[in-house]
Amino acid sequence: MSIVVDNSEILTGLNHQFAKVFGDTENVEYFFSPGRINLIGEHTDYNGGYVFPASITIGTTGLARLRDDQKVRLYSVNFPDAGVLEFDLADVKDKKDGEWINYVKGMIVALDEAGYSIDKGFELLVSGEIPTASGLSSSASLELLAGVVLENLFKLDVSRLELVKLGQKTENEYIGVNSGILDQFAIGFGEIGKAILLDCNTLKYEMVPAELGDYDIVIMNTNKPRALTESKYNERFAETREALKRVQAELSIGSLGELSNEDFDSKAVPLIDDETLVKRARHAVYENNRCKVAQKAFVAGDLEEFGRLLNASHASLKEDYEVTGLELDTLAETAQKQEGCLGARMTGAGFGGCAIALVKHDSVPAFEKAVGDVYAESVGYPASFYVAQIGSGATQLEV
Ligand code: GAF
Repeated sequence: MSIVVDNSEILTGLNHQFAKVFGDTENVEYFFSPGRINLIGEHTDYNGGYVFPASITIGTTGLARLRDDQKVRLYSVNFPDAGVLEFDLADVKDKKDGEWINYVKGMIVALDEAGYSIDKGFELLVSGEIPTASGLSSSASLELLAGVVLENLFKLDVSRLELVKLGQKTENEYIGVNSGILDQFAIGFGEIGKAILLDCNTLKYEMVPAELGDYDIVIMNTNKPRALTESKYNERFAETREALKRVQAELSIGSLGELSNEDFDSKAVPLIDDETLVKRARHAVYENNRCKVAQKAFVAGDLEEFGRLLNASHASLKEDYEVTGLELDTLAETAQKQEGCLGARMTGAGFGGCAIALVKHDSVPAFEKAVGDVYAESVGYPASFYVAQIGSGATQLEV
């Protein structure tokens, strides 16, 4: 199944909804913020390593306009029963756990603390297409949507990199997840048809044309109900920080991303002296180095080598980082065995969510059927499949 977002059709429907909820559509402006896949380089961003993501055409659409008072009024078509959620700008720091509007509030706070003036209320209708808990980054999509809405409504002179960093700050400080910059960067800097090779240490990046010839990237959603992703994520963050602490002084490094595989094995392992921490750090180091090799294979058009590296990445996330589980393993490992599939791995934080596979275009229908059957049989409920289209980053829409 191929998903292409036709904005004009979606926007007509959303216009009607906006008028129904907020009275009319006068002065409304339109925005879109994508989700992302990460091709390879997982759990490397907060360890000072490389990531290789791409923004996808599935994302979050927003319709917004300024108000004359201090009220912020927000409505999500995904949660119609919640109705309009309203707060006064003065109360923006009052966070109620679990509410989707926290991502918007967090961005207002982050922009305000960075010295940007958000001095009026506004109305925002949001429509999200990214399946919840899918690991395709619905939260960063919403953060960057709020970012471009505020940037444009308040005519803020904010650079894209700063907006991306404020998105990460929102996630770290307002929401409380110690995530790296992968998601916000991919969503902020994404371009149609291109992947991004980003060095998370220096934030230097390169746009890489995603020329896949006869191959498609198939997104496979486990549809696993929300797992304890956030606490487990923070646990992995703490474990790799602890591993770094044990080797940092002796090896004179600022992050695990600075180590070669050889130096890790010979010099770091003896210093870490804890089996779990060694495994976590080994994943961070090896995955980072794998990401560099994978990008070269990708650019050289060696998709077979790229596919092998996807498989190795999944194995490392399963054995060393332990962030996969039955659902992701069933999808990735079944995919890896199918004819026409060059490689497969989980994408994103893990613990549920999605895996991706590089599959020959003509083989996609048979691939989806075969993997889907094995998955439903092993897990007890169906997976979903989409062919990824690489779309633009967060933006105001021309209508
Ligand atoms: C999540 C985080 F938000 C990212 O920063 C990244 O660490 C990813 O998990 C794992 O690679 O998406």
